[in-house]
Amino acid sequence: MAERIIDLRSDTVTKPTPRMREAMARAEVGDDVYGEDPTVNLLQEKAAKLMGKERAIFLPSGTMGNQVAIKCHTQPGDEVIVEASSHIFNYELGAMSAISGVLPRSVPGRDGMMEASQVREAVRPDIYYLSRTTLLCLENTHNMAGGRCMPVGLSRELCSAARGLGLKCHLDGARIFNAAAALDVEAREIAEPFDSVMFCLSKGLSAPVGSLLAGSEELIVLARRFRKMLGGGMRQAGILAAAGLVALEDVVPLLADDHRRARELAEAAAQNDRLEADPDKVDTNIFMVRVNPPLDARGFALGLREKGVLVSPISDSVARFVTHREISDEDVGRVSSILKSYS
Ligand code: TLP
Repeated sequence: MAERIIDLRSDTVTKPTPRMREAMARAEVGDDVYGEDPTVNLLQEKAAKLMGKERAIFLPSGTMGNQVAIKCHTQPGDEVIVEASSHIFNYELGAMSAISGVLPRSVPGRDGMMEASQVREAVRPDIYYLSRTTLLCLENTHNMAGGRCMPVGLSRELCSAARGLGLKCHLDGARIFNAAAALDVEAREIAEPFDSVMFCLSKGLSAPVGSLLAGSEELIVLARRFRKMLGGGMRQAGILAAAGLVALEDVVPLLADDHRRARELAEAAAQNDRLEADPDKVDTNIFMVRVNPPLDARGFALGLREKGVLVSPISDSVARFVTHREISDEDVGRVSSILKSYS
């Protein structure tokens, strides 16, 4: 029998668990545009509690969650501070400009993390012919920085620098539960300094669809309007929310295993002279492998594909590896021996 494909391209490839499928089949539903879907309401209440915020709203995707938050916090012509390699800036099709009419002001971080002085410098002074800087967006864990997680102390410092200059703060916490597991804190501690936080159910948590945006009552009332404006008002969405509730219960406790497996894979890659990986920088379930010439990342990904392993080349010389619930210790063993001898 052919060996199974080991898919390390993303944690978004995870499929719903049997318990999710059962919960979806049994879910009590109603019309969520009327606010009448009991399962969506339950998920939203649970999400608000987990994030330590007044209220939360269920949306179809992380991108919509981030963009609805930006629309809530800004006015056209405003500037938004983003980290240079962040998802909001690079992988959301310029949506903040297209939808909210705002300008991103990108600040390069180290391992995806800015310093408070960089935030202060990026805020425009209050002069009538300058655009107003009104929002700071951070990302935790940071995807393109290789799943690094920002310590709670640093996000507090960055948010307090921003708030001191009148900005609001939004967290792209697509993988906030990975950050919480790695930092050994509750997700609400990570969310605490932010006015809004978005997290995803359909990445490492394995639910099929959905993200939540949490914040104040006032913010979520507004977010509900913008979600509808963007076509994200869903009807019997309890079928999806039911899987999300199971994800929070069953899959969050497994994330630390994904992190250990990612580290083991990075250790294997580090043993090959043609590859560079730093296991000490593997905080969570994502890591990058730098490919030394004459190899290049695309060729490396194709070579791995021939051996039944999928990864994502993200530049000429770097490939991204992501572990998740469907990657076992046995898979890690198989990929590790491939990485050690790859030439
Ligand atoms: N990330 C996906 C791709 O879009 C790159 C992935 O495979 O990692 N914030 C962060 C930090 C993300 O990593 C992602 C998706 C999103 C937002 C957007 O979420 P969706 O795909 O639900 O719109």
